[in-house]
Amino acid sequence: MAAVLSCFQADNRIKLGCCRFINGKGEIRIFNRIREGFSRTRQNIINKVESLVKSSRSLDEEFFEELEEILIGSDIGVMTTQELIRNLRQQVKENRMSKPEEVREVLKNHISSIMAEISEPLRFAEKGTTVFLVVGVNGVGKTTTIAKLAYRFKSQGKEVLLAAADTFRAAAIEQLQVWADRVGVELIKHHAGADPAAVVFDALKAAQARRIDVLIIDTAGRLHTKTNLMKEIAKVRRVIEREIADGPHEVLLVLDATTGQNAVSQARSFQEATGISGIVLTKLDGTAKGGIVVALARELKVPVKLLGVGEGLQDLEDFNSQDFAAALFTE
Ligand SMILES: Nc1nc2c(ncn2[C@@H]2O[C@H](COP(=O)(O)OP(=O)(O)O)[C@@H](O)[C@H]2O)c(=O)[nH]1
Ligand SMILES: [Mg+2]
Repeated sequence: MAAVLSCFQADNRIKLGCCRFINGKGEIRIFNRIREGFSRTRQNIINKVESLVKSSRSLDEEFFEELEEILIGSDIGVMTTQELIRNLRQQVKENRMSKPEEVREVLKNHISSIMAEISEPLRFAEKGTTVFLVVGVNGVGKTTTIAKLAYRFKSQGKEVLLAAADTFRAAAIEQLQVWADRVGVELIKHHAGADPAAVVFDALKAAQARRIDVLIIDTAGRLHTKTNLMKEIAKVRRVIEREIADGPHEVLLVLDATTGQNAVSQARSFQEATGISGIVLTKLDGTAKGGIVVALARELKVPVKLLGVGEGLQDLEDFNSQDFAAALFTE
């Protein structure tokens, strides 16, 4: 117990006092951080489902209609909501369910299974430098996420290098420099307006020469046209592929959870134009629309890998689908 207490004292980012041990070595999993990140979404879904359950006496048409409204309101997506309701109706029939309370468990299990299909951890190089390319439209949290990742990897004792391939605005390069200084990692940068592919080429050479473990590349989110932006990212990707045999190890698309269904259409555009291997969903701390995680999983089949739950360096969580479903439906 003393060890648990001291770990809480040592790590002041843990705001809630619940943890569980996974293995005998005392590895602690902070389930509540995920619950906290999804707290608004949870309140939105769970409170509404609870009050629906309490006010309904049977699983009638009205019940299903109201449930459908709640799920759509949390941004789970129309397609996914319809699938959930269809499955629920079927289970109600097959298992002769009549109590609204039983519904919560069915929803939780179904959401878990949708998420489990596409849950994957970050991919690293087997040897040599791991390269992460970070893409997404302006303001979603790319630069902040890169700082958080750099902080995480540096804390794990890895050598980290950043590359400022968002050369569109001078302020973007400066912003990344501020984060690099704060975290204590090097940044490869050129002047504003330089060719992003040239910055990336230099960064790759530097990473190899300096035996860097993880190189993280920031990209622009806005150019004169969407076509230009996509072309630019595709070119950067080609440079990485040419220089690093199995790179990029991740193309992470950053999406702002507060934009709701808009996130799904952004993901589609990037997936078509540049290909993406994982999603980072940011600003979950500020939205009740976290159901978007389910919509992304179901409609795009691209795994959500990380969650942004605040503006600080430690506010980044690995996404775990089972924890997500549990966090959403556990009191
Ligand atoms: N609340 C909250 N704010 C975030 C999160 N991630 C980024 N931000 C904020 O979103 C704004 C835009 O972030 P930035 O990294 O510059 O976005 P970029 O244009 O995609 O590089 C900044 O004010 C960040 O502090 C998050 O997970 N939660
Ligand atoms: Mg940026």
